[in-house]
Amino acid sequence: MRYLTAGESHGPQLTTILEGLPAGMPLLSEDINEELSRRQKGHGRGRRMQIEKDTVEIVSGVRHGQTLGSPIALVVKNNDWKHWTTIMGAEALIEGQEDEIKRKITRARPGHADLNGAIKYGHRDMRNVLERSSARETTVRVAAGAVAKKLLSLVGVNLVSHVVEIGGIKANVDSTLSIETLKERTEASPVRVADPTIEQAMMNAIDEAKQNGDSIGGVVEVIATGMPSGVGSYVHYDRKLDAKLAAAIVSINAFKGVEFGIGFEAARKPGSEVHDEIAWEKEKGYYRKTNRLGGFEGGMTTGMPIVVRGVMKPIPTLYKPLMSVDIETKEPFAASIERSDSCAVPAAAVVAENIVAWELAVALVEQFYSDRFETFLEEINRQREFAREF
Ligand code: EPS
Repeated sequence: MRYLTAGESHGPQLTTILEGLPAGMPLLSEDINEELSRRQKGHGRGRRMQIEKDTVEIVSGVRHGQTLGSPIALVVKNNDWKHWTTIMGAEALIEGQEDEIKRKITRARPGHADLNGAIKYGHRDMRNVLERSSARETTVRVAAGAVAKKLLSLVGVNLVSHVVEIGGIKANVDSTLSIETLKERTEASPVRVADPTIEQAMMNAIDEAKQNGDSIGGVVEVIATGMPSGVGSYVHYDRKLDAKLAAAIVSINAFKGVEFGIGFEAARKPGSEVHDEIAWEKEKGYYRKTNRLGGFEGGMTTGMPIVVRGVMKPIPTLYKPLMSVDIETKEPFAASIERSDSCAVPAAAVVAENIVAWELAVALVEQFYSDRFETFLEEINRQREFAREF
């Protein structure tokens, strides 16, 4: 199962094509729109999110609410496009008007893709880089993830995401909270945090950053329950499911690091306080008494909840810009200012959740493949039974 995306931030639309989903899986545009709207929220988002009302159009691969087995093509239109038609249009420019209508960018933003992308592709106008490297693209990655989330929900895998840190302020979340309570709390929170005692402090930190023309980052956590054990593999480096999740998390715009379970804390503890003891009960089958490894051993799922965190750096577009160099004159200049968000960590939690969903769905489809959704589901349940009795 795979997908590609296409689209520029201020182009006419974002597009994704998904391939490899079994036929006969229920899917409605509402399943996707719910995730798109969750991604648009969060304290710290800029004006662009008031312009966009992201909704999907399913233009292929689904008929009467069911997948067909053919490629699924999804389109999200950019409302802002109407303001950018000449600047971003595919048509050739009118002679003599190039610079007026192009909104050319020649002063790279430190921390963004601008300069490296411009050198790589030979773009003298760095807008050609910015438009595609923008996190606007996460819209359709979430759309793809929403399809995966639907598949997962139908096979008994449940996901939740929450913000655990913003601008150095840490949430203190009771690890025994149920997934349902975690969901309720984060959905009600403007910063998607499950600890109400620090919510206001986080919002203040975002407001302060905004006032200072600055931006702040944070840490998000995704939890997935209900994955069967033994998904992924230890036999080759590129079959390890935790490795695939790590790559997927770091592929999200501005994400710089990833950890599972107790994560980097594992380096500071003895083995007896890191590994999870194994137990067996008739009803549950095998389980771990703790979940410090976050649901993975040997690149495979243990059947315990998958717990993965990602670190997002502050967005590099600053209203009070850092110094850069103008590529036309080579003179020092403050970096270009583009409209941006002062903090997109709450939205990034939703992106991470959907991106994790995609990787988990891919792993299941790969391991229990069937062209028909019904038999795919049967295969997964057979595996669950096998593992319980083993
Ligand atoms: C972004 C800049 C802003 C953000 C955008 C990501 O867009 P604009 O320049 O149009 O205001 O709002 O995020 C989205 C559009 C989105 O959908 O998440 C950037 O430079 O990465």
